[in-house]
Amino acid sequence: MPNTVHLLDYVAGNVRSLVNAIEKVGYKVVWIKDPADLADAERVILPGVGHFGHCLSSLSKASFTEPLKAYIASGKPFMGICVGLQGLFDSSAEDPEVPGLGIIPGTLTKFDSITKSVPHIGWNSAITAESEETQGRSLYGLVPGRKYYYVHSYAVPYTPGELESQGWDVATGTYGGEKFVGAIAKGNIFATQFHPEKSGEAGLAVIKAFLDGNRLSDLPQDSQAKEVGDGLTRRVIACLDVRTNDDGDLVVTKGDQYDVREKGTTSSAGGQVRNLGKPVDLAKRYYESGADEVTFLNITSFRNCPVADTPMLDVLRLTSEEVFVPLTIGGGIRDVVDTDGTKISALEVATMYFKSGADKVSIGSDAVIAAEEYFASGKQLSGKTAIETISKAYGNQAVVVSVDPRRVYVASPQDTKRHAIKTAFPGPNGEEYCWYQCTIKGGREGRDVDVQELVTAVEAMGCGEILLNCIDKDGTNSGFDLELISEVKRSVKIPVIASSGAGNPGHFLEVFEKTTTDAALGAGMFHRGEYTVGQVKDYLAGEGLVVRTSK
Ligand code: 1PR
Repeated sequence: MPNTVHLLDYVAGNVRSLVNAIEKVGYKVVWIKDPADLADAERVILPGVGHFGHCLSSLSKASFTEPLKAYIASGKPFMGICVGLQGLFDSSAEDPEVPGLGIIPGTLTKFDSITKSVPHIGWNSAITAESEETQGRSLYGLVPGRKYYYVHSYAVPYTPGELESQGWDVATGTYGGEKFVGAIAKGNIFATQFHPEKSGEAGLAVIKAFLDGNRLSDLPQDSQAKEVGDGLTRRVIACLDVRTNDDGDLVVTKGDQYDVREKGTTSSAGGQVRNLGKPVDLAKRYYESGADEVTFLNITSFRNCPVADTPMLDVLRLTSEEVFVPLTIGGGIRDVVDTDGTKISALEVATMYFKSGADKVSIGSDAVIAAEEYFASGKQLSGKTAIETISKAYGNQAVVVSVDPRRVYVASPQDTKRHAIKTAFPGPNGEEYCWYQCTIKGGREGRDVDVQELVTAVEAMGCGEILLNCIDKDGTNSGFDLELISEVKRSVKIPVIASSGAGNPGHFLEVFEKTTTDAALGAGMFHRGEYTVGQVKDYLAGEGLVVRTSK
């Protein structure tokens, strides 16, 4: 079959995005269900997420290892993605006892987390080291000035000339001074550490080049590497709070300090839910404008749990067919009981979202409850929380915890058992200290847990990233809460997304310059059309920050 590609789905993986990307560039996916199917394949892609050891042992348990090696040795096109690249090497420090396929010499090591966040999440380069053959040309559609989406903690350190001396072409990225293998190719083999299916137009071009058998081509116009020093970009994320309005339509809304109803209109219960547009349309608009990720938060999920038919699944399905950057979905990720009484675990809820095209799930209320239990048990991990079960199955990078903190002012740190900070913005009675109280149910219920406790607990449970909202700042257009962000960055190694309060491009510059946040998120200013994502990124680029400007 000329336009088909065989895909090996051997672990619980969120491969929907990859299927969508392959279809987008005009190919059809055939699933390899049995090792014997490899014999009929003309092109094979091996995706992989999560742990090296888990992926490699799953391959081996399902008797794929030898047939896969035989397929690769046959000379037919083979592409590995993420752990699919890692598995080609000899071994990984992540699981030293599990051997890799040993096709490429080398061992993966963990990124050093002393000076930077780990996992490495975001857009980085894949710049081909020049060989006689690749000089001035594009290897499988890779372009030096373009950025690709990576998410991993382990990487193959790059030593100039080492792999090249054995005939491999290598493209590298640089993270916090560490140069690593971003993509590698030789003969029929091509593998990327980044996710081309989540790398916008730049990534689609890579998938297409592989599927078309286009190993080397002319470099396009935008081929200059613009980076200085570190290749990781500052991420700009667009967030859509989604809920059903009073007419029963699913709309994008936006609150002021979490109140999403218009002021001073209609009924005594408050005004209409603000309607700022349709979720799929807005997500597409933000993707086209250069958003590095799109996040959907189903903000009324705590009231009911219509699991099987949730319209959010359709929103994700439709969005993931057109939007090729990471999609996060939050709201209602917890153990639930469906309307017919069936119990559904958080892992099953997350699986439905992953199957519909989500790349990450974001957990809010349930994470606070889990953190309370973690401290009550003397910091014992139960293994049963949503964070633990989902990160075990899909990898830490797939689990975001969304935090909804609110300031509680105190005159002195001794006035509270929680972690208080000195603030430059005193409270209503001149209090010079505050602590950040975590809330659940969309800010409706405050709990006796502070933000520092919450983020350290969820990091221990296996959360891969923090989405840090701030109720005091939400919808105010007054800029991010820099004190809160610095407090959280001091407490964890995992990446942090600053959220709440963005009102103009200068606020993004401020949060990137004055804190070490890994990403910044905006909502209202984009929905109301005050600024586009593209304008924010152009502004940041003009101020000398590394951002992804290619699509
Ligand atoms: O608790 O796991 O079911 O998750 C519910 C999710 O819904 C949480 O992530 C929670 O943050 C979110 N949520 C619940 N109620 C609201 C609300 O607004 N009434 N929205 C809500 C949270 C905050 C951000 C917002 C930023 C940026 N909204 O998502 O996008 O503050 O806004 P801005 O740039 O306009 O200032 P669970």
